[in-house]
Amino acid sequence: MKTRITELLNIEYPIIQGGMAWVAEHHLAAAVSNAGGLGLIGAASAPAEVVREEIRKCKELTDKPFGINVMLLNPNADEVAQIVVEEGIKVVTTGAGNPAKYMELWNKAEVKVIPVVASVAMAKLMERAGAAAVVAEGTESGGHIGSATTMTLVPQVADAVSIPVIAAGGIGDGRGLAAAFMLGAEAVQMGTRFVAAKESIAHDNFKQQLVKAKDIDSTVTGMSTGHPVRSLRNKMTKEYLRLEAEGADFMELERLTLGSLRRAVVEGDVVNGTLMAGQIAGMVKQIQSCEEIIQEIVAQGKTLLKL
Ligand code: TUI
Repeated sequence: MKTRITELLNIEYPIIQGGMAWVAEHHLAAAVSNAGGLGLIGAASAPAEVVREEIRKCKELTDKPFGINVMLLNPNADEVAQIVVEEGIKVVTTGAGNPAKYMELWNKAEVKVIPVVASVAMAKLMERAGAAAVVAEGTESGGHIGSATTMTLVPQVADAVSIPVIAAGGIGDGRGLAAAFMLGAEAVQMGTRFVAAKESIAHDNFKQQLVKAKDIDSTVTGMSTGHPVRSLRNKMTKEYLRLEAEGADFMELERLTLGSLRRAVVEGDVVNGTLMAGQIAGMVKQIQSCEEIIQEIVAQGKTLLKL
């Protein structure tokens, strides 16, 4: 399964772990990298020094390449961008915005920049700005999402840019991997399946909700705020959607969700927490190690692709 992405990132399998806030810390990133994929530490809204510590701990657990996801709504993003360079990280993915202002810094330091995009326009802009590849993320994904589906976005992005494309959103097994390749992708990024991994620090209550989830158990909140977020349906999403329908203002909605992802991931509050997850939650059947997840997906993908 050699592609331009496995070559670019120096990894064995074309599987990248999403940079999920609170979940994508050093244990998970190291486990994915040790299993032959690319693990990522999600900087999310963490202070920059916490990110530095995470990087150092990850280096103790793996000598394989791993990357950092910089969430661009993070008020500490400038400092995180600098720490990536100082710590010698060679791959960065970005989310929830345009990373143009960091491109020069990162490219000078030979950091490969892989922005996550939700449109063809943003993919083209990123290629011109010096991105090494793009992740085309469909609306099936968990967390903050765009509106195009993976099935429609990936081939349109693949046609529009010359740099390699990584597909994300709705990919949870080897069929998804094979389908992504058929659409023109050269790797996949997966989040939800890794939230439920043995090495993931997500609370067991969260993992069990994923195992229990069915096909239509995710919902999207925040359409009215311009920051739509997909998560598993629960009391929190019901309350949020009720307030949104009543025309609640942004601050009221913010108050409701403040700290809610941490409540879900760290405290295991599956009632009042935000269980960010993609539409493949219904395909999560058991808790497996990252090695088992990757081996299963690669074996199934190879058979389907007749490799
Ligand atoms: O970033 C993600 N997923 C995320 S970030 C996150 S933290 C958060 N929580 C609540 C509200 C907002 C953020 C949870 N999940 N995925 C990558 C992604 N990036 N999806 C869509 C985009 C995106 C959106 C707009 C990329 C670029 C973009 O550009 C807008 C512009 O023109 O600046």
